Amino acid sequence: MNQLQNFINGHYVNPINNNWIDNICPANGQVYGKIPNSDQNDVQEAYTAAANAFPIWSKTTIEERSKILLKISDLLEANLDRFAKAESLDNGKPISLATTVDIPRAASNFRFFGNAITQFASESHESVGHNAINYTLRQPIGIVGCISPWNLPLYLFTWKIAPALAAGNCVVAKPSEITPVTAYLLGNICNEAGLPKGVLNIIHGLGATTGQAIVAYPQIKAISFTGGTKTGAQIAAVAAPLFKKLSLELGGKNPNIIFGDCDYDLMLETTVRSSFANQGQICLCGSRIFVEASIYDRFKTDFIAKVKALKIGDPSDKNTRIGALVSKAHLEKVKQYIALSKEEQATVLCGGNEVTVPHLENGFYLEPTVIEVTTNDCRLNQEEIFGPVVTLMPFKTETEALNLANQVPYGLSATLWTNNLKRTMRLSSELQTGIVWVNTWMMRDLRTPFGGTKASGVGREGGFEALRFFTEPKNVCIQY
Ligand code: TXE
Repeated sequence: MNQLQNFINGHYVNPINNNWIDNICPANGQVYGKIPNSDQNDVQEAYTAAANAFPIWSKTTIEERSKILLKISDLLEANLDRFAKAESLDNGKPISLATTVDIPRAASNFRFFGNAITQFASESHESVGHNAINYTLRQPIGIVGCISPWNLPLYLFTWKIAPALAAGNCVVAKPSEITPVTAYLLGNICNEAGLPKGVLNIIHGLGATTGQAIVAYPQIKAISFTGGTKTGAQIAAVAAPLFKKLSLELGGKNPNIIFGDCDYDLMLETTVRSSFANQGQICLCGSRIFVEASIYDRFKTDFIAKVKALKIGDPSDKNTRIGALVSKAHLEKVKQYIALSKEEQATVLCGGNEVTVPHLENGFYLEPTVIEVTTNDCRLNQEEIFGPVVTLMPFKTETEALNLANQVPYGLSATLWTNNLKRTMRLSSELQTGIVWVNTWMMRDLRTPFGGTKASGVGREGGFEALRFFTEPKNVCIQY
């Protein structure tokens, strides 16, 4: 059995209270490890280590910081198979996805921010007529907290840590207690890359205890969080009176709007992916599919045929396309939504049932599910399900499609399938989301601002936005 430890001041240590939580393998439902159930005393240790490291790390040259981050990236790539296997086992995601997306992206996060920091600059303003010049210093904040979820474990963990470190901060970070393993493994990689002790501290435990202790720690001056919208609200309530800087990346209920003039085959392939990649457990998945009435029946038939052909099974099998959901509790939550179909006059067109995988009978498997809804104004279309479930609904006009897309509490991303340029321009401007993909999905350029509007969050990550978040601007005004 794997017994994970906290990574504090460059060393792996047990939690002070010697409390442990089970780590469960989603593929077979078995306990296969223990993780620390850390409390505020461990957070205190992590903070102290970070605070001791800060004076040196914040003054380390950009070149040196960059070199260390690039080295971490190289080492992650060199350990791709080991990390991908660990991620797939811990999360239930297909090994093919962990190998081609999760771990390569974690490596890219370090490479990207290792390079970005060498190009990061600040403004100066000449006050003409006053013989004065203002310039802006962008200084590291100090000790920052990074809290990440279970759906893309190392990918999102490093998406926060890499810019925080690049900007010269020291970090107290907590991965999700449901998927802690790759974050645990990262400690050794950081040591090997020469990251000074205490610059990054990784502690494990429950959100309500460990996570809460990080958010409430008065000297941790910024919190970058990705997770559920309710949790985001709780974090904001604790952090705001302490005047912390906050970046919140929360849930989504993203529209996928399909017009009759699109490139049909590309749209169909991509829509299968945008619906069910990672068992639908990506905040960017297009979970509400709106299809122009002229192609609705054709799409329905073709889409269902493709969805039924998706191979569900053992995440460690490289041919598996749909692995296990992350936990029993999450599986039950998703099933409750499917059960809502009856009350909401919706029709399950395919899927909806649990799946028993041979030799993995207690795993958390669910068929990819397509539900036809009769209104956008139902819980199935308004609440984040975050599983392998999408809804279908036809529309007649562009205005109707836009209204359906926007009438939802969330505002993370939208996907648009059309070859009409004017329509693309109109809708891209009117959609109330932080991201609009046109004729593609989840094509990521790490320089772009990433994040949502409405209940999908506050602030933007990515590119220089992340470096701005993790620095404190200071205006210096000199008269001469
Ligand atoms: O995530 P939580 P949960 C959505 C999805 C899912 C729902 C709940 O709809 O069904 O959220 O998922 C830590 N103070 N998303 O409950 O709780 C927690 O330990 C500080 C969308 O599993 O938000 C973990 O490290 N930290 C999402 C992290 O927050 C706290 C991805 C996320 O867990 C805390 C995941 C607290 N009070 C779920 N409570 C996305 N946007 O991609 C929890 N945590």
